[in-house]
Amino acid sequence: MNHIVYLALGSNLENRFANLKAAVNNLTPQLTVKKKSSVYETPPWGFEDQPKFLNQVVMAETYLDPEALLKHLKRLETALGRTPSFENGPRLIDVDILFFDDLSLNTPELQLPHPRLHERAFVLVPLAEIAPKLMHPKMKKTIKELLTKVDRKGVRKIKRIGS
Ligand code: PH2
Ligand code: MG
Ligand code: MG
Repeated sequence: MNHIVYLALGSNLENRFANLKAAVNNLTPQLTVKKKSSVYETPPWGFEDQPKFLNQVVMAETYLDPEALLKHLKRLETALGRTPSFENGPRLIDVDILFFDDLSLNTPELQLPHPRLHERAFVLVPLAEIAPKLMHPKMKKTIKELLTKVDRKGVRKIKRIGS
């Protein structure tokens, strides 16, 4: 378990809470979850005519390399019942890699850090809850600083840590 990763989870179809929970519980044994944010209900971003999302961020340790981690997460999404949708469209479960250590990566399959995380309150609000002082390795700003620049209207905490 030699890498630290931050993952963003989202769901806006069927039992959204159960979908997040199933995803977090099935990250093992390849990942060990160390921190979990609360679950937030968030207005759909990018394509508005769809149900509200539940979003959560977790910090985990893993021995996988980025490509193997991406494959693991895609396989998990499919196993939980995700079917193809369109860009920013509705999805049963989405698990995105936000940060992989301090790595910057730019391949067609995977960009790290996640290229749009700093624009998205549905990522920054839960991320700031578990890692406010984390430094974005490319933007050289903390998550707390990035959070001041986004519109967090409609982002609502629905489940507290540990409950
Ligand atoms: N995911 C998207 C597009 N829009 N909006 C919210 N609120 N939450 C998401 O997880 C989300 C989104 C693409 O992955
Ligand atoms: Mg996504
Ligand atoms: Mg995704």
